[in-house]
Amino acid sequence: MFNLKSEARGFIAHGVSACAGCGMELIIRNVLDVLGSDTTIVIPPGCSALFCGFGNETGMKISAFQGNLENSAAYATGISRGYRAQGNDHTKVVAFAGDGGTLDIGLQALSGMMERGEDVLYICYDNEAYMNTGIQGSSSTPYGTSTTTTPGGKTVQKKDLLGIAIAHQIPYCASATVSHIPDLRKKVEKAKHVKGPSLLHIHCPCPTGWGFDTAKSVEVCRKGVQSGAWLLYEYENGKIRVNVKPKELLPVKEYLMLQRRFRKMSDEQVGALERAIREQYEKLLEKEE
Ligand SMILES: Cc1ncc(C[n+]2csc(CCOP(=O)(O)OP(=O)(O)O)c2C)c(N)n1
Ligand code: SF4
Ligand SMILES: [Mg+2]
Repeated sequence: MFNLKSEARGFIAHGVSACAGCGMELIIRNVLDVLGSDTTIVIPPGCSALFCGFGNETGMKISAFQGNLENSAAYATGISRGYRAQGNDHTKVVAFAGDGGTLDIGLQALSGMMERGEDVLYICYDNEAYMNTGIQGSSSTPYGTSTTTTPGGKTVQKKDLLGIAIAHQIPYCASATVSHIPDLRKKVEKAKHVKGPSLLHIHCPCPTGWGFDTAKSVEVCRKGVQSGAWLLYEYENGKIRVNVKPKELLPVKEYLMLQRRFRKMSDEQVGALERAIREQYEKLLEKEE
């Protein structure tokens, strides 16, 4: 097992104001622990902005910059190009944005960044709604989820971020989750050494918005992987590799029943979600061959 370095050597101070059990803190601490101090990070508004701090205060011990919700990829591009123009070809430039800031309002900037081949690692921590402003639905909110803007349950499926990244044929992209931290760290390490664009899509459990006990973040995400609701795979040099392949997917109900956000789903809706998940998993396995 790995050891997360001590707080004294870590890159985020103690005392951040994330909710108890928030997966985002686990993600960013591990990401920065792997990337190291030669990293500059761009964070847009959203729950993760709390790491950049308020006013003159910050929890970050590396250079960090808070941009706008829509343009993290563009800010990161500018910083990366600035470094390279100064002859600095070593500092890793990272954008760390939520699903709303990535898949909705930030998608155009991200697409441009990937198309132009910018030297940026883009990380989307996906808590599957606009959590910081009161749990509004995003295009990454799963089918059937109750949010404050989809009170009866979302009627369409989640947008496929990795599918979009793969369509841009970038050198490396992968999904990850907090129940599989060694896998997550391996993927950050790979992305660290990519010259050009890379993208990590990380499932981020949110006890406040998903409605589960704060002690269960890792368990919820593990059930997500076992049921296929969150598939772990990577795309590297044009090839897909599925990292975790359950022989039998768990019934998705076992993942859904742990969370209040799915409580209004009918049996028909659960069945429709189950079919969509199984189809996506089979397609992925076919693509791997
Ligand atoms: C252009 C613009 N519109 C709206 C907002 C208000 N706003 C701040 S954070 C946020 C939620 C972002 O959601 P997401 O990116 O998923 O991050 P999360 O809060 O879930 O961590 C919104 C809508 C903003 N800052 N800028
Ligand atoms: S609302 Fe969710 S994502 Fe935001 S800090 Fe709380 S647990 Fe974390
Ligand atoms: Mg979000």
